[in-house]
Amino acid sequence: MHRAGILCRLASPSRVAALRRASNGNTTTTAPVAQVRRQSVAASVKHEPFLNGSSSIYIEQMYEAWQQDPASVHVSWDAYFRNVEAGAGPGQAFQAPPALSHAGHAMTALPSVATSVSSGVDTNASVQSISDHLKIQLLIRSYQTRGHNIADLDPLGINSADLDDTIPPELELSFYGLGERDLDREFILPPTTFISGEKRTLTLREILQRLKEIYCNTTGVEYMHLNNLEQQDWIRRRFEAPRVTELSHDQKKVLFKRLIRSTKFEEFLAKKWPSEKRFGLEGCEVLIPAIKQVIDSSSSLGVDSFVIGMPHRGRLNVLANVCRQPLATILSQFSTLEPADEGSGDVKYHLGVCIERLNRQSQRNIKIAVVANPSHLEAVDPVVMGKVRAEAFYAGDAKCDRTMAILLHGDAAFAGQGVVMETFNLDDLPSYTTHGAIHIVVNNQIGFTTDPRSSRSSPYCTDVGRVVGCPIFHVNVDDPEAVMHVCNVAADWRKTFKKDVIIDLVSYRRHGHNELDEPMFTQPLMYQRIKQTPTALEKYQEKILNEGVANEQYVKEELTKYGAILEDAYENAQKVTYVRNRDWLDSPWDDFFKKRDPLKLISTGIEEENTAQIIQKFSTVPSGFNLHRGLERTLKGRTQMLKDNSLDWACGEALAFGSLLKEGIHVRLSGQDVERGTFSHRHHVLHDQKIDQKTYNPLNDLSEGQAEYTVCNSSLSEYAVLGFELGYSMVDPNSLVIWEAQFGDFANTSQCIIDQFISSGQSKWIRQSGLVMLLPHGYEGMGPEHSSARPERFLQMCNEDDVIDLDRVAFEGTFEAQQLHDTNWIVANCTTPANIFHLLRRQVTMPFRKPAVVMSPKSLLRHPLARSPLEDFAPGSSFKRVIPETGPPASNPQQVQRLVFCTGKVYYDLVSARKHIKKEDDVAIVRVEQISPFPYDLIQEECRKYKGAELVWAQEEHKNMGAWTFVQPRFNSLLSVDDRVVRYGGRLPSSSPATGNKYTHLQEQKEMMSKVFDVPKSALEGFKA
Ligand SMILES: Cc1ncc(C[n+]2csc(CCOP(=O)(O)OP(=O)(O)O)c2C)c(N)n1
Ligand SMILES: [Mg+2]
Repeated sequence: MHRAGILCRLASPSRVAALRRASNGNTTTTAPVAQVRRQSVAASVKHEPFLNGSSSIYIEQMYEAWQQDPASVHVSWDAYFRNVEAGAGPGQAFQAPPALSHAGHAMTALPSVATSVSSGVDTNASVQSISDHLKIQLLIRSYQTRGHNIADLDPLGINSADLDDTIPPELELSFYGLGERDLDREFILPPTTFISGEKRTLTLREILQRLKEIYCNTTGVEYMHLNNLEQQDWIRRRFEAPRVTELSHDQKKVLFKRLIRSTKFEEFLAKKWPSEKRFGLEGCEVLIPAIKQVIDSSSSLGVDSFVIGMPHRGRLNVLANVCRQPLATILSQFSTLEPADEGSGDVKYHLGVCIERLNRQSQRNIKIAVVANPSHLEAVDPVVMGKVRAEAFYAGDAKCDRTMAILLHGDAAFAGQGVVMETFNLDDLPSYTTHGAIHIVVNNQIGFTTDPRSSRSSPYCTDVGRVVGCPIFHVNVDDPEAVMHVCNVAADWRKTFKKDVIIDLVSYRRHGHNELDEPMFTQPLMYQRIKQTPTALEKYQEKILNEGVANEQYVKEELTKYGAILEDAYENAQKVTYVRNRDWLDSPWDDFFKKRDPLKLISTGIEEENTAQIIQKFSTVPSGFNLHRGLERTLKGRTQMLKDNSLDWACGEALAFGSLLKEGIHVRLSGQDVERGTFSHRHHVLHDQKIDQKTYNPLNDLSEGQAEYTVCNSSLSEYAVLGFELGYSMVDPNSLVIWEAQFGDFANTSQCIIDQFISSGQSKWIRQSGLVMLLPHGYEGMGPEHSSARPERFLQMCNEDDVIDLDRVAFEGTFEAQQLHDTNWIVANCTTPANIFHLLRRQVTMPFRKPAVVMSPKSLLRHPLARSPLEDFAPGSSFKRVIPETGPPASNPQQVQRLVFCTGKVYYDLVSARKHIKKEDDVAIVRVEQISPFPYDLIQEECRKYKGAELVWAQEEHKNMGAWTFVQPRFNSLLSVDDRVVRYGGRLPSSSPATGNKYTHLQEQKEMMSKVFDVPKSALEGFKA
């Protein structure tokens, strides 16, 4: 709720009056409610002789508690608040508390409220009592706020987890003028603590002892930054209540067994493969019991699908002991085996899995997926979030009650990588929220060779979570029971508040960055200490033996049992003769592939009535909807285009989405300002001009039973949002997921998602995705940063060979499908509304999934020639990889002097220039709409049609950019048999993508045309593209 709303709710009329009087004694004040609330009790407090302004927050909290239940506060405060509400001014409201003995002061009995107002202020003794009471509150609050700063978090006992060795003064008794002499005095506790359990008073000694036990032991609880009293109280209850962290004997045994698995798994790998990198978990073995506890608890609370994103550290252990990927399959990854299926594969500590099994603790079936990830730390975070969101969407799990993300982080990466913040920032956005993830940081207090003091400027590595109001639990891994407690609280927190939470496992790294690294080079003292430090398992074993939870016999049996499991698996792994990349899929789509003919492409056209109905809907709003005047014209224009049989880009796009939605295909379009469209062409969400928040989305109102259309303006992030949409696209192949960049070049801030996931994901992890990237591109004089989507980069990353062997390749039949099947992605630059319509629909009708990178238009959105007739959308029609010349040169190809190939918007500039120089009969212009896979077959057809023509590749991009370097070798490979070559016509090479000077831009355009058409620049006088 909006903050002002909350203020109004809290401030009842009587309260407002009381607060006003309390603040200045003036009943006629007209200050707004919010202002009154702010000044209110705090201001009143300022005027009291015994208090000061900084106490205001306590008084306000107490006041709120008192309003709910007057008995919940100390009687002196009860009297005080009664008096304030009864009209007492500052200095008059305070009354002495009843006979609570304070250091020898005999207290006078509390007079009734009525008499107190008239009889005025009481004695010095009473003032002292209130003052002491307040000091205790401050002390308790200080521990709640800063106790974690001095908690015993480092298992090595060397560092402070917050990089600060000082003790905050407010945690010392002397700060409050208290000392030894006060330790046995009894104090009533404020309502903002639960340390006393059922009791209402404790001695100062007991209070301190409890606070230290709770806040300064092996758990540091950071939660006072949460701007929500209910949430603060919720956490207080779960840490402050006496004995709340204790485990039963059975729970301790489960924990012990899990520690055995985690520890012995790493030991086993180290023994069998001493010279292999595995990024072991040693030093933070408790991670495995921790994840399992989070899963157990969350599963009992209703979650049945967990999506895990994690880096290298401990990954094999997670796959083995959390996911229960068969051990033999994991161990076989250590052998040098031939792959049995497609894909180039990836190293073993990057692979994903998806496993379904029974959770023994909750007795419920659960699914656990670990998402495959690249080496690039934290890049997988948004991908996981998108996958969770999509899973929940398809399962109808609107609040993610059954689906949840667990994200694992390293301390250095968590603090250092910006995508962490970008991903957190998606947390509460309506179309992106996953209703809370549980983050677990393997905080081994080092990043490769770098100390925390050199790798972050914030006290904790987890401080980024404070931005979104995450509670943060720092815990010393040498206290595995404390770890289990915070895991339970984290699961419960997520279930209750549907918000993120962070568990910071303060640990160490027993070996070097990997097992072959020497850590003594750079951290000699730390590693001397580590060598002397027993494992958490050894320590815990001793503890449960001492406590009598288990005996020697039990310990021995459990150790032997797991040892035998490992040895068995090792033997079985020797029998494995090949690796199957398929075993490591995080999002299997088995059903999808079974039903498809792998090389069949179908028509993507739709019936004319369907087109008409969608455009009709796209042009109207329900009656009573107050549409913007300008948009009335736009919508009318759409109806008119239908009548004129000439549809524009917005219609083409809407027809693709609308027709798919009606076929039951979910469409999601996400990116900055996509609802309206950066260039205002789209208007998919219409806003009522008179009623706040009332919107209408015509494409969600097409027909009964249609699929849902999600169009959502994203946060201003490319990295996280593109990653999110990629994750979203991984869940259901029968969907169209699109990310649109504001301008194409902004995609470079998400380069990691493009390079590491989209272009190479299928090859590394045999994972397919039909994600579409719309990247506005085109040279329109807008300057270096808004002109180029850098098509050259996407083209350079295509896996297609730039040489074609014409003796071996047949162009008929399945050539087009085979090319699409083999490519890592499609790069296209469409020039007509019908072609973008078909391209988008083809993404879903293809028998496999490929990402599509589309150079999308800007000015073309409204270009009068960039229109398509209805028949271009009709049944039988489909995507045109190449659009041939249809004008006069096509009917007289022998006469044509020059055949110009181009791609994208420059086509319209070329047409205009050709007209200007009156070469409409002599020059044919062909559009290459799909640049990759390169349409060898159709290009050959065009070249052979215009036998005598000079061949030119025309582009508006500079020579070292655009498609030239991609198309040139391909053309030449095709043309060599006919003894022809292709010539370049375009801008010279440049370091900057485009000029920022409009004049220079126009000059460059002319120069380009003069080269393409081989005419002097003077022939282009007056030409404007
Ligand atoms: C984006 C990125 N930059 C750099 C690296 C190289 N690198 C691999 S691990 C590592 C240290 C990571 O430290 P931390 O996050 O604390 O994890 P730890 O290895 O300590 O578990 C670095 C710098 C990387 N993998 N990804
Ligand atoms: Mg680290």
